[in-house]
Amino acid sequence: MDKAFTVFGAAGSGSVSVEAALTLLGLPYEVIEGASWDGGESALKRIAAVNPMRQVPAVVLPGGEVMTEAAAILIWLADSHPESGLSPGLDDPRRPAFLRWMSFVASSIYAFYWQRDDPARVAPDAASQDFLLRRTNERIAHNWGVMEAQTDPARYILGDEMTVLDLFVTVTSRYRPRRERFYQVAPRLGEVVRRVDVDPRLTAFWDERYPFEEGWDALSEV
Ligand SMILES: N[C@@H](CCC(=O)N[C@@H](CS)C(=O)NCC(=O)O)C(=O)O
Repeated sequence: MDKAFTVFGAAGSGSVSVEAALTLLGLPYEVIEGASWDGGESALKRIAAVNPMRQVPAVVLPGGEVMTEAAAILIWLADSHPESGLSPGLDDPRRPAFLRWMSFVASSIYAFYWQRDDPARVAPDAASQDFLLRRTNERIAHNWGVMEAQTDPARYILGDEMTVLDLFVTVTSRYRPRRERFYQVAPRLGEVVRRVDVDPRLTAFWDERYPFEEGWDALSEV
């Protein structure tokens, strides 16, 4: 059996897209569960030992190298298994769009959650924290709308084959302002993520790592 990947992750977090990719690829992995916000000091110490940013996902590759940054991990995993079709190859005409939108989701959407998860990091009082949450919510919705307008999804974002971009967008679009808003600003991308939500290869996985609990998709103003 191949040597396993070790994923420092947390249910409902950005590690879930990486875990979903490992699941689709059928690669062996173990999850060290716990993030800074819910695992207490011990989780924080464990993560800090592999990722000085103290964030998940952090992945220890079978060879011992550490990778952080969800988009980079997803691209590397998919590129390492070209037979999976989970990323367009270097010569594939979809490659530029693939890299463009992987970077866009990381930098123009996912990056907001460092401030949003603890607004006191950047805003000193309740009023400015509330402003920050509302403003970044709007910016995230706006940016999803930009992606919607600049892509031409078929069954999946780049065509009829699923790539890790679909996994990344499916997970990230579950964060606030949550899916109801996402469907409003990005209806065609909305159809794609609904398709990934019900992909039978991932049913048990979603149940375990990011269950569709009551109200999971309800719009949030902040
Ligand atoms: N730049 C990182 C961001 C990762 C990230 O924001 N992780 C969140 C969980 S979804 C986290 O660990 N937050 C805890 C913190 O920042 O203290 C990436 O793209 O993977």
